[in-house]
Amino acid sequence: MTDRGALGLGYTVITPANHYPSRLPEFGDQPVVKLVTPRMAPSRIGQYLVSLDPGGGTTQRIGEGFERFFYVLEGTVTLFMAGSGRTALAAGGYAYLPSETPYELRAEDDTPARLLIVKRRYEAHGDLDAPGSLHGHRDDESFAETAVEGFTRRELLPVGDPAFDFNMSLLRFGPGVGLDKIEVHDEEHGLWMTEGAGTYVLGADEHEVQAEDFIYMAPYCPQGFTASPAGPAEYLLYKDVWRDGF
Ligand code: UGY
Ligand code: MN
Repeated sequence: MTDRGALGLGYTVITPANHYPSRLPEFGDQPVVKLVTPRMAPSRIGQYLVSLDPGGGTTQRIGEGFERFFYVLEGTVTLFMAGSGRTALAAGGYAYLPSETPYELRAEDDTPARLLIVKRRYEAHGDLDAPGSLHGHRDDESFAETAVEGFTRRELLPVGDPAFDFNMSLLRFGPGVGLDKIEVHDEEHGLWMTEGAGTYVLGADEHEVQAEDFIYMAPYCPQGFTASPAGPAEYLLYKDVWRDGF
């Protein structure tokens, strides 16, 4: 299936068959798929799929005024963060790093790793202190029920804290279950299908999506999802929150 990739009004769909790896200086020759960057206006995020060779990685410092979120898809990545030491992040592990944090990311010596990275400028608000670093694993807490039976969510960042300017959430749907409305909202999304398949309504269009697909949704892009009847579906969703874009 090489024909599912799409650029529509207010959205993109990128499937594995569409990947065309790039490089970024911080990762040397290790391939980086730029799923979205601010070149894809009006995106305010960079979201990248990074493949690390065994023992590969990078030693960096988060740029001044930027923040990053890491989510490990495959393999195990060791993350050294100034102030919090060394953490092994297996698949499903994640970390949030604020501005100017020195860090090192490294795949295990004998196994490659893949991770998703979200990069954006931190948007301070009033006298709220910027958040500190944090890390965890998707299995640290169970998924919470929602008003829709068969639809559960797991929040990876503290959704009630307005110091954070984005959320990362895992949304999980039983077979045939979906969102209960077509949403149209001010926030943008970067979406990675972690499991299963389903139908995504994007603007006036419908797209069949499956694990490993990526969707960018611009602000106000009408959106709706229904999981395939064949099995559960899940996605990892970036959403900017607590700000209004001025
Ligand atoms: O929270 C959300 O905006 C979410 N329900 N959107 C989505 O899944 N496309
Ligand atoms: Mn939404």
